[in-house]
Amino acid sequence: MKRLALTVAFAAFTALPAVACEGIHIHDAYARASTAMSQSGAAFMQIINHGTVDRRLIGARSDIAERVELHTHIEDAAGVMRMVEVEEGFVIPADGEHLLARGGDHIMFLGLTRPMQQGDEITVTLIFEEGDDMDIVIPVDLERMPAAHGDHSHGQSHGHSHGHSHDHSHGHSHN
Ligand SMILES: [Cu+2]
Repeated sequence: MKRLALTVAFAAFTALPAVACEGIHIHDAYARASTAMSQSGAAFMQIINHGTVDRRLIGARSDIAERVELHTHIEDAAGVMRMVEVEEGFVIPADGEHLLARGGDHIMFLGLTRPMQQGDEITVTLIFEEGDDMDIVIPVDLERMPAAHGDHSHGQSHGHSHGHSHDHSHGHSHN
């Protein structure tokens, strides 16, 4: 009987999707659109990799939009900032982080299926190259101001290195 119980416990343990989002944590995520009439919106967050291998975010899905793309801003020849799709995705280095922020890398929602309203929550699935997906629920925050330049990346990584509370969104594997 004892052996049977152990076997069952082991099976239950290995069935957990523990390997799937291992080490990836999302901090401080929010989504916004310019206005309630906007046809597109974006999401920003700090993606932290507590694991020992680099991870790559290669896409995202959400029912909030017809298309979801990974974008960044580049300055074109005329000196104008433009958004472009980043086909290769974003690397989150082992024991490091990647910041999705206003004016930089972001998740772009194109063709909103409903207006983004203050206080709404949207579900976004992050797709990692390693084949595991991670669902996160993020608030729509139309009032948040862009972080002050210079303040921002320093403040965020500093804050994080001094204790990371576990109250942020955790992912759930689909499998
Ligand atoms: Cu964009």
